[in-house]
Amino acid sequence: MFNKDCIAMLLAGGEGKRLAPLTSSIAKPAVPFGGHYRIIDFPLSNCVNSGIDTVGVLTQYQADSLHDHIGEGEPWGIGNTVDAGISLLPSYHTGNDEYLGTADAIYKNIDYIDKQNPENVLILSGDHIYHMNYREMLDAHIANGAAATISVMEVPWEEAHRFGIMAADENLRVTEFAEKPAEPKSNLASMGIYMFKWDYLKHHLLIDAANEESSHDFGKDVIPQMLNENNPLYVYNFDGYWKDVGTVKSLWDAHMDLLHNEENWSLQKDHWPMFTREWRTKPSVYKARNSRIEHLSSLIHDSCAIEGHADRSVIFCGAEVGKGSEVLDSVVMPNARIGRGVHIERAIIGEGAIIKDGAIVKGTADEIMVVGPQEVVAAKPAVRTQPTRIFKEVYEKT
Ligand code: ADQ
Ligand code: ADP
Repeated sequence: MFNKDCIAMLLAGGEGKRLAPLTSSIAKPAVPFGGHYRIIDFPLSNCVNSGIDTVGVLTQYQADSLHDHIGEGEPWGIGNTVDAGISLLPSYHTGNDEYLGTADAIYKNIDYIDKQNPENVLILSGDHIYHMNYREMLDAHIANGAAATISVMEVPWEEAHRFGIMAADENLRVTEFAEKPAEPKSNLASMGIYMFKWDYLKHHLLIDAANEESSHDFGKDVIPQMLNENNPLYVYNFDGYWKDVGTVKSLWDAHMDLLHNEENWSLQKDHWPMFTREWRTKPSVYKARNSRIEHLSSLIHDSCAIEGHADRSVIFCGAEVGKGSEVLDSVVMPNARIGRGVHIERAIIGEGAIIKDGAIVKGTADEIMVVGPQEVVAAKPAVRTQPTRIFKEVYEKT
């Protein structure tokens, strides 16, 4: 039997409806991010950099997209050996057809965790962009003698209702918790990153599984239940950059944050390498010829072919921008092909989408326009304002 101080379980099975149409054929954690990564690369790289060598990845919705990306875990250098590595734990492998909620997903993998025999289990989400040393959280958890430790940070007040909201005393012990309250009493948010003593968590998962009223979710059911029992729950204050990118606006915002160097946030940190499986892109033949790229304010991947103009934008690997086209305040995902004389503004262009010559794709001050992966947008109707599906029907008929 192994004996480990900490293993990680990464929840990656949510549907991600609010990121549609970017999640129409891939899971939310597989959505591209930051030039040539996918969202799940963030928690996985954090594990590697924190010296956590055993990670279970719980998949459900569009599981293949994550299985293809993770494969045997080679890009993360903790490939499957007998006693460590990244293990894919799809819901269909547990003998039960689905993971009902986040706590149910862990409950259905109790055998996997028991086999690793860990002291502590770290629960992670697959939709967060951040660099975090989980060892520091583990150290605080052990020093406090905590049964559970929850990472927290202050979020803007207007977003507080999207999160689990907490209060803690001067010793950092949790005193209150409310999952997504309509009227938040504070802006101290749970990051959905939990460190549990394994025997303690297992005990509570068994109680929760037997409760027919429960939705089997950490935020809605398990954490409130633990707090009711007056167990030693602590907060861990995180002070770096962190963003939940579960909505189109937050995904776009997180890309703009890369350009503005918010809080010294950058993906090129020597002491915190990012690991990923490289994309298949075709080699570019006319790279950046005649192009006008505002380098200072854009992030352009090396393999792009840009003949037009890009400003305040993130352009991913293998993307092409034709002559006379403008890309402003936008995100262009891998292998997207933007023709000539196209205007793109406040938009996210999905992987492999094709924007034909002369088309305009433009969001508004409140709404970011999204073109789905592999979608084709033509110049007619000239300005795209309809939701994706309606537009497709209009286009296909003309
Ligand atoms: P949410 O972000 O709403 O709130 P949710 O999206 O339900 O949490 O799930 C978190 C992670 O679990 C996601 O990565 C998702 O893909 C995955 N997941 C969801 N359902 C799953 C299932 N059935 N099987 C496997 N994986 C699943 C949570 C907390 C809040 C906290 C925020 C911070 O509940 O208290 O504030 O995270 O982002
Ligand atoms: P979004 O909120 O954008 O739709 P999430 O990934 O946050 O995306 O999922 C929302 C909720 O739906 C989660 O609480 C999760 O428990 C539930 N959920 C998502 N996909 C499934 C699924 N395939 N089976 C069961 N529950 C799911």
